[in-house]
Amino acid sequence: MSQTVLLAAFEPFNGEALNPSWEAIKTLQGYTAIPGLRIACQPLPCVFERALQVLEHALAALRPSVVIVVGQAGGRPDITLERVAINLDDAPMVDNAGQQPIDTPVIDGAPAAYFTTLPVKAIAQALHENGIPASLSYSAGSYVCNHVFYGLMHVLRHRPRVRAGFVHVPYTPAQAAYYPGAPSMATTQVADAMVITVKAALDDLQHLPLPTGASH
Ligand code: PCA
Repeated sequence: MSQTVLLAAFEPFNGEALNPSWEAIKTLQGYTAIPGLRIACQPLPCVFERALQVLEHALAALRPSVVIVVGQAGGRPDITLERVAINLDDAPMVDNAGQQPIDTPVIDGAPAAYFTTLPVKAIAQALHENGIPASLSYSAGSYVCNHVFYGLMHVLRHRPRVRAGFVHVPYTPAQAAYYPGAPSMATTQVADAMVITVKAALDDLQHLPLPTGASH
């Protein structure tokens, strides 16, 4: 039986010409190299409520068994697999609709946080085995990415068999050229990383008990 993986990624924001997440994900549209698997790619606006609405619409239309949202984390040197989504919007800058929520919940009355349901340790291990730098992250921030990550995990809270989570990716080399010393990753490598992430998510449904947590 064929299954669907939904990969969603963001449009540019904060004056950037591109977003490395969508640059990589759009290359995977129509990817057929994994038998029995359809990859659907969805662009998301960098707008608080609207991004979540677009994602929820795609979830209802596609009924995916795995959902991975991808966003830019400029300044991070590697692929970061987000572990925790928090119920907080605290925007350091306006979104693409000019909104800047400060200290408000993503969803009123909902839990403080949700954990990813992706096997992030197995994914990090698979990325390392393929020579791609990756690590776990314990904060997706408090801007649009965390908002969408939290909203996704809230929508799926009663559907534990749908595995879902969030991956942040570094600047492209072209973006990093504007920020002396900033780390970057080529779009082809980010796309490879996402294919490996999808395969690992499908292969290994358990969180491996690897001692790769953080002390600070
Ligand atoms: N990164 C931002 C929002 C969109 C994106 O790609 C973030 O980390 O919140």
